Amino acid sequence: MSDPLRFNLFTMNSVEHVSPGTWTIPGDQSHRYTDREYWTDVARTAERAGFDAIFFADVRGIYDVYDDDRDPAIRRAIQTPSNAPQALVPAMAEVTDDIGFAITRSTSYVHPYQLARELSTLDHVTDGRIAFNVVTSYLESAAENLGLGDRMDHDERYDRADEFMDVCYRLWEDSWEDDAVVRDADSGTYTDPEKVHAIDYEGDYFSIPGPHGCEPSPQRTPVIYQAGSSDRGREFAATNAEGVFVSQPTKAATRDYIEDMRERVASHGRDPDSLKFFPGIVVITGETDEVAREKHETYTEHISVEGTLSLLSGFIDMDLSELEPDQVVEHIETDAIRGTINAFTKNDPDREWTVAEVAQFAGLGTTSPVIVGGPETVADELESWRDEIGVDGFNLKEVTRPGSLADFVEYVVPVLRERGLIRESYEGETLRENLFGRRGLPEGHPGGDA
Ligand SMILES: Cc1cc2nc3c(=O)[nH]c(=O)nc-3n(C[C@@H](O)[C@H](O)[C@H](O)COP(=O)(O)O)c2cc1C
Repeated sequence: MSDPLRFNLFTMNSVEHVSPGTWTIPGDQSHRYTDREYWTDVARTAERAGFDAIFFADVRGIYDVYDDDRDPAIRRAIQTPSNAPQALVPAMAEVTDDIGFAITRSTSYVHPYQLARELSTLDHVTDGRIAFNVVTSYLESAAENLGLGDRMDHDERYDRADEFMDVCYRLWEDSWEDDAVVRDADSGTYTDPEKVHAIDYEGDYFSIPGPHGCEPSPQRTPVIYQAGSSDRGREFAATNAEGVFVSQPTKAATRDYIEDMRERVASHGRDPDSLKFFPGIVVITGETDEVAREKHETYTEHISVEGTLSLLSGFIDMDLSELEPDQVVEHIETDAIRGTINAFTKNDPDREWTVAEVAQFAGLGTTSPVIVGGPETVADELESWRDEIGVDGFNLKEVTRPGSLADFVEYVVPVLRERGLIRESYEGETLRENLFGRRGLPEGHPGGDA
């Protein structure tokens, strides 16, 4: 039997994440994002189902591109208000044993010495269950709020990210030897200073002598995820990522992306199979196909067009309020998320998208496909993604909270389990062991060679 599929719950410590307006669906509990018990229940449910991780998105800044105004995003709770995801991790780790926590952090707006410490600490307190989703950010308002003036150019953000990761790898992998901590009470030596090394990093963006302030955590380097899909973003992922969060609207586009990425990974001297692919996907399910279709209809009625356009305008840094609903969205070389604009303008040459169509499609999960159906229908479709295009698993995007997760676990997971498509138990101790069956970074990875 081949490997089971991997599942992450893709969520955000906020009201609305990627399905604007759905907090208004009766019974939805998105407003409970400030409630610790909401999150501990989510972690328990996802672990019972055998998920690999709770995957937290995170942004800095406010969505103020649409209509040149932040009010629509504030009114519709578009990723604001939101709290910091990393603060939830200890509470969720306390009530679970195996599930991982993928934390999005931006290399543009934090310092690597600080971030390396934060993630080492989380990896310690979770016994090695942390992943770092590396993003470079896209909202101009974030740069302004952090006192940086203008947002850095798209490709330069990735240049800084390359250096940022080099620094982190050196701190995590090279600075402390495995046996540096001796805890010898007789001599009063806690740590052997001979085994703790400076990194003496001098780059264009960072000058950091080191050493790392933390002793090695179970994974040393957390599992590295990445989601950028521009040309430059793909190069960055091919170098650094162990898992990529694919955001393409169709199977065909996902297949092209996977083929391209495997070639890039190989060209960086890595085994193409060492990178795992997780498309974002929305699943709307229930007891039967009919029930699922009815749910889809209800959810669709709750989509906020203003909220969706406000979110997308921020993603692509283009004010979609300036276009009429039936106008086609034309390609621009955006300095924000190129992957998002490409999804609607480039990935399928035979398809044009009007503003109204984009708003309708993106209202449930932005650029990801939506699967609607009863348990067997959904399981068939998920299996076909693996068999036809070789995905390793999925980042499950939410429409209702916690309903999307609860429905998936109640209806789809039992069928996946019958088919051997989802794990029965966690085999390893750390997130990396559970995902990849190995303790350390893959061969050819720059962290391993640091
Ligand atoms: C599926 C997906 C999820 C993303 N999640 C986040 C996020 O949570 N926070 C963030 O700042 N950027 C996020 N990004 C943006 C970036 O990962 C990326 O660093 C950047 O904006 C440039 O993307 P590009 O390479 O596609 O142009 C996401 C992008 C995609 C495609």
